[in-house]
Amino acid sequence: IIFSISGDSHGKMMVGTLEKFPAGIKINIDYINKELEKRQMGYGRGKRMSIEKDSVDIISGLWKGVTTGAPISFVIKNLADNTEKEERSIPRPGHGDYSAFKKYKLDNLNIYAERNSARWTSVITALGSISKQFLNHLNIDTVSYVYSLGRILDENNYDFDFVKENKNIHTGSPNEEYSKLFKKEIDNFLKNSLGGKIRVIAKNIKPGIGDYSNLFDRIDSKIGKYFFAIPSVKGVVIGAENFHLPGTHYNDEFYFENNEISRKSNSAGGIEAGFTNGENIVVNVYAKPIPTVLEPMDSVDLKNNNNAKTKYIRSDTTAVPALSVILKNVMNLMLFEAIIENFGTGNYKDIVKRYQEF
Ligand code: EPS
Repeated sequence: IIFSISGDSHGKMMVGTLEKFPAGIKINIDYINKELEKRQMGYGRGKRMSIEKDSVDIISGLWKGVTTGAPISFVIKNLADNTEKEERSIPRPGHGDYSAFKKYKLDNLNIYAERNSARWTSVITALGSISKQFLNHLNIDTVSYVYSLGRILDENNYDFDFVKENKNIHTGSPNEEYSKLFKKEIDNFLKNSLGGKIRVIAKNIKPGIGDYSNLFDRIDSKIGKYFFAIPSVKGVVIGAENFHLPGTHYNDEFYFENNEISRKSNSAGGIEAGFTNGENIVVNVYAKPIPTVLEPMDSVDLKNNNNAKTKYIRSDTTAVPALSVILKNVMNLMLFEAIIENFGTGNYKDIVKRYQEF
């Protein structure tokens, strides 16, 4: 693992560190901050997002704005006030309250929400936005979009450039019509919460990255490790969801034309046998609804084992549009790790040369 994340949701600040980053790259801080802003802007976010104005303060690993090869550390300030909240002993179903209490045995359930909060996804967004600045030198690009929110499902398959040009940052849909439908669905469930599905696509990746020697170096294994680490993610599907087809229709057949080996389809989502295969990497991510809801839910007071209702705590209706920004950056971070493992560390020009010669 080439990164670390710390910071409590309502503490002073969030902290991120990225190791093994190549030397010699001028870091564009505005780009990182724009990604952080997009993560905050999703339709259906709660009041907390009007308090926070996320931006990175890089505290190590740069010399006059250029990376040195040393770990890059940064902080993102929390602006939400940190005044003592009323203690909580009624666990919210779906949240980490109950299980964390069983393990850590500290009475106030607010304590666990500090790490279980999705606040740290601001850090992973910044880590991915730094990683992207190395991927740019390899011409690797990534996009993501929301294709399902609540009961609405957009069955279109959008191509990479269309998503890149048309991205609606409020809903994460590249389609105006679906964007409106998603907003309407969120408006229908303001006292509740909604999950959804996000597609992440990466392009221009050479075939043969990853490995099958060690099973956890497989790119699909890495995708699982990275994408399942994000709160709410309950399913990760690589490639087209057409598993009902027989093999002759599912397999991506080869053909040779214009001095190039190409494929007739991309069911495999760019990955075969744990390696990239040169096609776009396509990952579909399923996210459950946020556990915190305005409607009271049945629970038990852990102080006295009396049946009790949960009390409302400020939250978002949906984090699916935010997840779209987060998961694109998770893809950036995952690809960065895979490439560094395959092509080594050092000055970025040497790494780019090794990659291009491969
Ligand atoms: C979250 C609850 C809300 C969200 C938070 C995640 O925060 P609060 O408890 O302060 O109202 O807004 O997300 C963020 C702070 C963020 O930056 O994404 C939770 O319980 O997970």
